[in-house]
Amino acid sequence: QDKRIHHVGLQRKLCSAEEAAQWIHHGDTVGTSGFTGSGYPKAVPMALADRIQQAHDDGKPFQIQLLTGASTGPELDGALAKVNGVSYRAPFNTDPNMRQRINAGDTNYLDMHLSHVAPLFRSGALGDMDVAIIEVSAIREDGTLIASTAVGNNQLWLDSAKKVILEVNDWQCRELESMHDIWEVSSTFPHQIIPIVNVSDRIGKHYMSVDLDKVVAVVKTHASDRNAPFSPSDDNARAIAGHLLEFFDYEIKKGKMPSQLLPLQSGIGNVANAVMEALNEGHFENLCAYTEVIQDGMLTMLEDGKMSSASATAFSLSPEKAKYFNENIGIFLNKIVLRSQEISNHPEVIRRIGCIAMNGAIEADIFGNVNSTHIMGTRMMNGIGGSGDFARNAYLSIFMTPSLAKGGNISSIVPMISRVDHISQDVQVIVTEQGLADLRGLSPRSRAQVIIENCAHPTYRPLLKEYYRLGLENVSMQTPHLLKEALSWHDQFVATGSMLSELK
Ligand code: 0RQ
Repeated sequence: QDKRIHHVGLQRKLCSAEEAAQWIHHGDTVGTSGFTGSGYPKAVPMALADRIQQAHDDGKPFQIQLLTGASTGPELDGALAKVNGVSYRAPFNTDPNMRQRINAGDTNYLDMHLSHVAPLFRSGALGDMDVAIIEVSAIREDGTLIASTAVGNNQLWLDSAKKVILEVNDWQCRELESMHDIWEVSSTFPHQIIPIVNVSDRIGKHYMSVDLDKVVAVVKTHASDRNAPFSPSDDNARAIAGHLLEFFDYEIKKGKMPSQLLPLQSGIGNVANAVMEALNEGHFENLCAYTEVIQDGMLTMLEDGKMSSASATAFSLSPEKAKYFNENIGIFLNKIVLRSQEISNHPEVIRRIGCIAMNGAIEADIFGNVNSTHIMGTRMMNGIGGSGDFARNAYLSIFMTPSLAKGGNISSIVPMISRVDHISQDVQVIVTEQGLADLRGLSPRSRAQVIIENCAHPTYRPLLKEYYRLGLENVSMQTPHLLKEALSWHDQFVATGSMLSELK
């Protein structure tokens, strides 16, 4: 009896990753599990990459269209990108090789809100799904499935795909089962009300289901998630966290927020993780999180009792923390709920429970618009991920960035952003290591003054002040931009490698 595969019929489908990959053909739309580097299939995609390489060596075309939950890892996005095996990719990526394909135009990339993937797929706009490859931690006796470290769009892909390949990964904890909460939005309108009122409310099942006749292959693996290491918080990250905590204290003092704050959503990256670390060291108690990803900092807070419960769709841990989590999962069992990404990021729930959304920005402009996706307006970084789902619907929408990038050659506060992901109406607070700008209730002109004064680096502050002064003098209007100069800082950087030289 296999320890992880308890269904006899599915045991008979056991095969190698190479055999399983034979079910995937050129032109297929493939949906996989995986969200922020966790819970993605690892063996079949690599075998598929070999198959694609072989076809290309033989002069034959072979590319797939790839839909996931969010970002995966080197064995999936990385391996397929290396062989130029993906013609279309959605909805989020952080893999450097895939990023290169996207920016080279080899892969058409649809960067979209993560809560929108399921409804858009149901609408038919993303086509039919040929094959789903889903990592599970176990198959139960009745053929139902236990997800691993990411729930993402798994159930939707299982329901929709014509063929299903399962990767049973025994590196993943078997006990993950009791964290999952699988509840699907109906495919017809009006949708049901999603009955989540508190972060830890469970509304669905512990397991996923699949039509067993569609399962064409089951592959066993023993492989860790991507588990990217975190760099330790630097001074900037700690300063940003400090400003934020001070702001929370002020809001509590005014009686605008309860002392345990409101459910936290925290984006990806080192700054977000530093904020969690600072909250853990601070005086706040009984915190909770309604978010999409659980990073190291949040796990520590759950363990230390600073945070009582967290709802997400996936983990994104460092190797050490992942190992620790696997060995000590008992500590976390009643504290974490993992939901489908349509639910973890659903506007209805985010608005009802009143989240505090904290996301990273690449740049912000003096009027409070935010770019989270494109470098110099053209080169895709990762994607919008779930930041838009939360920013628009949260009680409080916060964006964080160091005020400088690339050794000071870039100001993250610019006259006009080179790409708009979050319009000013969705951006309530901007924080850099310099300070915090509370933009709520402010007109564009007032926003500009606060952002330049509180958030811009002193090197660029006078230049921004001058831009704004000239705008007021020469253009005025509701939003006083100098159209010819609005993007000249970016232009200057692209031409010379610094926003500064000409401006100085
Ligand atoms: O480049 O890697 O070449 O050094 O951008 O910047 O400072 O390491 O910031 O890790 O916090 O990421 C917005 C990308 C910030 C992230 C973003 C360069 C900088 C570096 C990364 P290098 P940092 P972070 C929850 C919510 C969208 C998705 C999201 C993100 C690189 O937060 O992907 O929020 N957000 N999801 O040098 C040019 C600037 C720059 C710049 C930084 N102004 N101009 N380059 N960089 N600022 C999770 C999910 O949705 C799944």
